[in-house]
Amino acid sequence: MTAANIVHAGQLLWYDRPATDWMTQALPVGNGRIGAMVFGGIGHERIQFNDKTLWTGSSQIRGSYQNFGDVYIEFDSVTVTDYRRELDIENAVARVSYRSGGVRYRREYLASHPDNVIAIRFTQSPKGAKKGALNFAVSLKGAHGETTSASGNTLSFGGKFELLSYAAKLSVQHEGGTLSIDGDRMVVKGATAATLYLTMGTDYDPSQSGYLTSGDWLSALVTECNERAVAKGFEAIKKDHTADYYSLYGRVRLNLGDATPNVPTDELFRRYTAGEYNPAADVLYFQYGRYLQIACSRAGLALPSNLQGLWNNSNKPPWESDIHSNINVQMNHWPVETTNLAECHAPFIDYVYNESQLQPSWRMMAAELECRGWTMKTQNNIFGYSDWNWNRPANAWYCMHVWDKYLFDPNREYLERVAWPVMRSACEFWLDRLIVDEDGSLVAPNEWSPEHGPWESGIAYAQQLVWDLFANTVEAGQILGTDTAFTGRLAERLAKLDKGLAVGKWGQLREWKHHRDDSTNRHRHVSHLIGLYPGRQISPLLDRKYADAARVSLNARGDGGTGWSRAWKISFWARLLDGDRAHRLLRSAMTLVEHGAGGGVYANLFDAHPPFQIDGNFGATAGVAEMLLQSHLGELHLLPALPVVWAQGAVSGLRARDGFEVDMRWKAGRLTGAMILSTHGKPCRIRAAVPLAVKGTSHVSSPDGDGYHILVFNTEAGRRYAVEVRL
Ligand code: FUC
Repeated sequence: MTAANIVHAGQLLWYDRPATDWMTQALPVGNGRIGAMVFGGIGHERIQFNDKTLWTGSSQIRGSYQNFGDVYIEFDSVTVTDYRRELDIENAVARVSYRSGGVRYRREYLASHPDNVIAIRFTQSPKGAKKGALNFAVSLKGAHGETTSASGNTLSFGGKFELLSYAAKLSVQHEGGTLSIDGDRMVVKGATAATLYLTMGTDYDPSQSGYLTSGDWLSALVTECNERAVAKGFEAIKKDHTADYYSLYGRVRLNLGDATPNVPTDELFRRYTAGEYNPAADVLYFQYGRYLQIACSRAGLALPSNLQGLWNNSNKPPWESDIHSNINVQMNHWPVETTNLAECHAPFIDYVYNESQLQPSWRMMAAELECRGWTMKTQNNIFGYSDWNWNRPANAWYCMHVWDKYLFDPNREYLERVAWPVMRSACEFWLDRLIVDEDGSLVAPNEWSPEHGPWESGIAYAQQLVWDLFANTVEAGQILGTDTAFTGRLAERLAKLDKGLAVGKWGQLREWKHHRDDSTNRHRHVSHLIGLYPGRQISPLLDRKYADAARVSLNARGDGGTGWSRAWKISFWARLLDGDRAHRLLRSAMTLVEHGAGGGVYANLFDAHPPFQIDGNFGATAGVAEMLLQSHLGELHLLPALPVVWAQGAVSGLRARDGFEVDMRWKAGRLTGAMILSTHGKPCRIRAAVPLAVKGTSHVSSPDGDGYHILVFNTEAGRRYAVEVRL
């Protein structure tokens, strides 16, 4: 049976009324490049749409991510019963259904990656119950006052900003009844079914950080894509779409026991927030992050998801909905490797490669500081323009992703062709930039701990990131063995580097080397713990002193903060091996909030910074994965931070570094068995709280004296190993 034939019942967001608010209620669909927000209105339907590349600005002008436009549909049904609006995240289809005048009306909405189209289908049943029950008028409105032209059964518009040109086209296929044009609207009367196909594009070319000279080809391309979709038809598009989507989404399953109560999702989260805990909400939120990831970040387009993924209804979105380098774009990609969505990492990796190796602007910024290599500031548009404060260590943070991609899928060709030049040139920047501090160590001068406090040398954020970059690059150099002089020199510098780890007066991990840390500081950024997560420098398994100091710092900062700040803290506590505290943060990240209120989630489960910012969604999904499996210390740590409330459960398909895929089940808070797939034939070292053995072999674990059991065995690529618990 192919994935397309399976109806994957399970994960759904659903509501008993239409959305009236874009940010908090409408539901997102997306194909990695284009997407839409569906309102599900009864008399007035609105489908707001985006293309991730639709930006004003240029390499000289900041510009901003733009709204593309809306499809409005006026229906004649007004009095309805039995209304339901849902987003099926197992199949990536949004649906609306209701009854009116004895007829059941259904709508389906999807954004197809294989066919690059947003397709919307209206049907009624039973077929012919009331012949010709579908009456509606469609209009297409650009978000920049464009004139829409109608011709035949299509509506289209286009335009041009400073640099980019864009075009959109909507066609309406009706079954039965009539279609006529009324001004700039298309009017369908007496149809039994109808399909809308929406295609769009811009002439952005990420490999050029700019655009391809526009001409008629853009609207021709959008038209061609539209015609291909019409010829293929909705059912075939849906079948391919579901199969394509499920080939990624279906890799990870998480079961935490309780069934989802049969209440709308907003009600589920209202109860959850009020203290009526249900692990099904945790699972839904975890998988929703994976849904959103697939919907806004797919291989093929070298542009990472922005502050809102790709969903944006404004021409002046907060922070321009840009590529923000001091936490946000990184967090957007935190769950991709661990939750088995490596393809969703590709846009960010390709972007870093293009911008650092092919395009001039990041290298020009390094040159401005009289350094080789590349670096950037905090706010970045899609054309390489970078401004606001310097965020020089972001180059190291980006390289952490480039290196992690290799660790999860150790492929020499990638290491040599992509990772090495990117990492090596980032190292060159720091080799030129570092200075010798009073204590003789190498420090980054004049750095900032985002986004507060003084600028000074040797701050933890910069030191830990540069340490991570140098340590990883030395490892990469040793694996490749092709650039031994450089690798040797880097190793020497690494040995002299201030690691950014120091315990301060009140037991905290110091954020500033020279300036005093304030124990009442509740700032949302916790940048001095970057070596705890996503880095690998601080762990109770490595050195309790720094792990304890990190705990003191985290307690002082508190559990509050913006959406992304709460999400980050889930992973911090997971790395400190405190499952209950990590779960407390997950619950805080999942607090249902209204428009304008504090951090948490909205009814549509978009993360509330506030306002909507998608990083918190991804940070939380990454945090859940980190509670179940960790692999940053050269071993697979099974169930490292299981909270009491997840006493029983099962997960499959999580990825670990060195090329492993892990299934686990547990009961009464203890692992009961695991299955490890080795994808690269690397040796496997497992840590768990229970004694283990590899089934059918003589490999058994030994206690490490600290309450853990360590199991070590060699693997062959492509083989699965059943790991049993020996109590
Ligand atoms: C960083 C954060 C803010 C916000 C912005 C987009 O600057 O400090 O909280 O997330 O990015």
